Amino acid sequence: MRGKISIVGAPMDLGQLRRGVDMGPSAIRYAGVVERLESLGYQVNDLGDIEIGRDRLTTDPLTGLRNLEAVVQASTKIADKVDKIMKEGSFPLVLGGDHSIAIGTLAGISKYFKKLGVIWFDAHGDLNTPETSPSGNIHGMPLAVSLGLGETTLTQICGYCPKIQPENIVIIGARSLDEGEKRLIKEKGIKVYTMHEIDRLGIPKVIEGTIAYFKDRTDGVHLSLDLDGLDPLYAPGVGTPVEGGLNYRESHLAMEMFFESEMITSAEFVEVNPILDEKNKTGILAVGLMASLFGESLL
Ligand code: 4U7
Ligand code: MN
Ligand code: MN
Ligand code: MN
Repeated sequence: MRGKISIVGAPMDLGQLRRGVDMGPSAIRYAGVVERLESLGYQVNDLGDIEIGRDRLTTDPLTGLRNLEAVVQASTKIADKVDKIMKEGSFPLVLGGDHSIAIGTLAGISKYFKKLGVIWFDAHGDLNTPETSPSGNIHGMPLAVSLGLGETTLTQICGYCPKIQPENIVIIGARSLDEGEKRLIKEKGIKVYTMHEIDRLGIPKVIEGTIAYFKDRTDGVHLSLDLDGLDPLYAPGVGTPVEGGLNYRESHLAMEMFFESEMITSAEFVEVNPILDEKNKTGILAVGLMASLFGESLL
């Protein structure tokens, strides 16, 4: 027996405008996540879905944020659930839902670590604040919120702030950063492997670099994997696809190397939208990546 994994679904779609991403957890379960991880020798406990409020299409008059109140409530529920999983000594595996769920995941997890590292695998930086956001969509803000930047009701979830430090973040796969995000990355010195660096160095060097970077500075690492980090060729079922992403094997190799590092202490897989998908290709891909992250080997 290899240890305990607790799966929790966060069928969240309030952080952006496209419908269907709330069905992400179902698509991932349908693709066989529980059986796949059990077959690797884990004790897998599927805790079901967190209840997400349904009152959409409110825009906060002060900040311009969409569905703010409902996102705050859902984030608090996600944080409480993840906190319980950590307390039990199980590995939290959260299934999204749009990327705003990371606000709750990190709020629930980071108090268990002195220096939590975060791998942000994504085409985007998700570092917008209400001032810099071109869209008002909260799924473009969770990394900023976790740094303590932006709307207070979001940064104060679980009553402490910030959740993470800028020097403990590595962004991998970035290729669509807004101007405000670029400014913030430079100002805070956040480590980013854009697609440019990935093309030049190759994924093995990038992941080795990430692992070496975290080794002495963190006591746990959360993997926040947005499926749009991959090229839309492999992950068509996402709300904000961007050309020029990681390919199938590069992404799997990254997961395999993270497994070998024994560094990852929690994970979430987000932005799977079955309505935009092709025969659950993206849900199936997500489950394959999870299997690699948890030690499925090719031989
Ligand atoms: B995702 C965007 F403007 N940056 O803030 C924004 F380009 O979780 C996109 O990474 C955010 O998918 C994408 O709305 C959020 C936009
Ligand atoms: Mn993204
Ligand atoms: Mn994202
Ligand atoms: Mn997206």
